[in-house]
Amino acid sequence: MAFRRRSCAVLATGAVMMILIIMYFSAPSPTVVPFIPGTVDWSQFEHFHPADSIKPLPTDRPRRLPPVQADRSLFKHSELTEKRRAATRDEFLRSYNAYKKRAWMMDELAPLSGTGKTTFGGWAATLVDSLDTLWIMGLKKEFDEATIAISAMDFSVTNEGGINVFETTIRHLGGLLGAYELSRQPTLLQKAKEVGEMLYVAFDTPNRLPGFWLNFEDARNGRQVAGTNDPSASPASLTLEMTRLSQLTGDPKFYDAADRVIRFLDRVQNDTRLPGMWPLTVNFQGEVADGDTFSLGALADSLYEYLPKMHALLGGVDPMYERLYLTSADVITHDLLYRPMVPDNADILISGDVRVNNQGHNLSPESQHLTCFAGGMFGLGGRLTGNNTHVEIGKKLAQGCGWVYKAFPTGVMPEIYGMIPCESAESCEWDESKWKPHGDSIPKGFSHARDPRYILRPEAIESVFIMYRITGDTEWQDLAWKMFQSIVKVSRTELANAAIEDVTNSESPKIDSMESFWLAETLKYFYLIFSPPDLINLDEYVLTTEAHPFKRAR
Ligand code: DMJ
Repeated sequence: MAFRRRSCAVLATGAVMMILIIMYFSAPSPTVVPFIPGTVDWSQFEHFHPADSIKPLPTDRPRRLPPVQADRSLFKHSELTEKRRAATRDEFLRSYNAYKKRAWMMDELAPLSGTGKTTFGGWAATLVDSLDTLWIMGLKKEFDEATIAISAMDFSVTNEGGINVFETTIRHLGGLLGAYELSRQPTLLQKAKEVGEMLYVAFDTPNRLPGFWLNFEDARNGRQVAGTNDPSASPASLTLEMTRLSQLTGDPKFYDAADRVIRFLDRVQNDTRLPGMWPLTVNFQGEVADGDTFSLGALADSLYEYLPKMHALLGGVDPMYERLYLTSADVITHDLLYRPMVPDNADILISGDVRVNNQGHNLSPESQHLTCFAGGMFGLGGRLTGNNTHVEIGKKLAQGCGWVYKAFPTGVMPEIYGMIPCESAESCEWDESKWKPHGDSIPKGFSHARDPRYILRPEAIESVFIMYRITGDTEWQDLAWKMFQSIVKVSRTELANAAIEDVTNSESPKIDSMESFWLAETLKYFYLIFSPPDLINLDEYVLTTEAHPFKRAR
């Protein structure tokens, strides 16, 4: 084995927990939760392909970027808003308490059968992912209890042969860092460092670009290679978490590792089959991006999302992120976004896919719930770069997602659906003869709902929240409230909330699944949109793709 075990004795987790709880609750407040190191010290792993040099973190003084949030005076906090906020917190607590009772320390709660699931290495994904939501919602007792449990977690023990690098980064590393940002509990940063050191092992490949999986056996034997057909978002969405880890620990190697992926994307941005964007999957091993499909949905989404967010995190000192964002945003606007033909002639935008062939490129007007993050991306990117056209595009995208929610009988958007693009974005009259739905239950304006599930995803409320903070306009809160009520109505189970099979059916059967993003993201955004604008102010924080707040350089 290329890494050494720690010399400290491995105590039984139960006994450790008990001692910690006694120490914690008998000590005067504020208390520092003791850190229990994992059994493997990943920082001692000897890389087979060490980096020849480590790029230091930028030291330039952060630029004064334009404000993201609307003027403070535009926000009013009414009794109605407070009631709505309380409702989102209650919904969170139901699910959280059910997780606590039925699936404590497991990755997920199965909300119908009331059992636990192992989906992300067995490292309490739901608990780690929801830690900063507990803090934001003022659930201090729950936060403290969770922090004690997490500080005794051993991230080197798993029954899995490997872990998903992207998911572990956004859920575990992001979750720990976000909770540390808010609470300043040192043990959370120490745990984040342990996870970061483990993830850093994934970069031990001949070209220092990581694979999709960190396979422990391959790592031990120096057999790791980057993927030849990996989702572009996977290695490209590690920058925020790795950079923040470097900033907080002072060790630049994490930043250097993630930055190499973006430098590669920078080199090829204008040579792809849709110059300015990157294909859904990329050959990271050969450093070739010649795929023919382009989308803001699954496989590619957070690659784009992280460009303006890195610009914010670094305080604008690396011009690459702004350039990558602006260049890709132009192509997205021109080639992927379309105005759909809808019965009320609403002036909204939807994000489709593009396929390129020898004849040129074609828009496929199929969209996904996942693409709804784009409203927030254009809003945030537009504000940070002083580009009001982007903000207006963001508004129409967020309104488009809201429109789709309202159009289905459940009041909730399907996972995948199709619409009919208008011939002109300027004027577009509803023409019923052009509407040819596949299936009886498809609402007017849609061609299909190819995947009719709703799996408790956050992207629509995420964009609605960002638009609210950018404008201060209560119409976004009203839209959010309708979305919240519809989601709760269809997803609530005796214990918690569950994904549903079919948004076209108001009596839809439920699915025994509640992914960690329900507590980490969806309910956090619902809570925040009904909170005063200083709670996670977007001029102080940037939210990761899993909604974990990181302090911006200012
Ligand atoms: C989250 O885990 C993240 O937002 C990720 O980037 C993609 N989607 C899920 C939630 O839908």
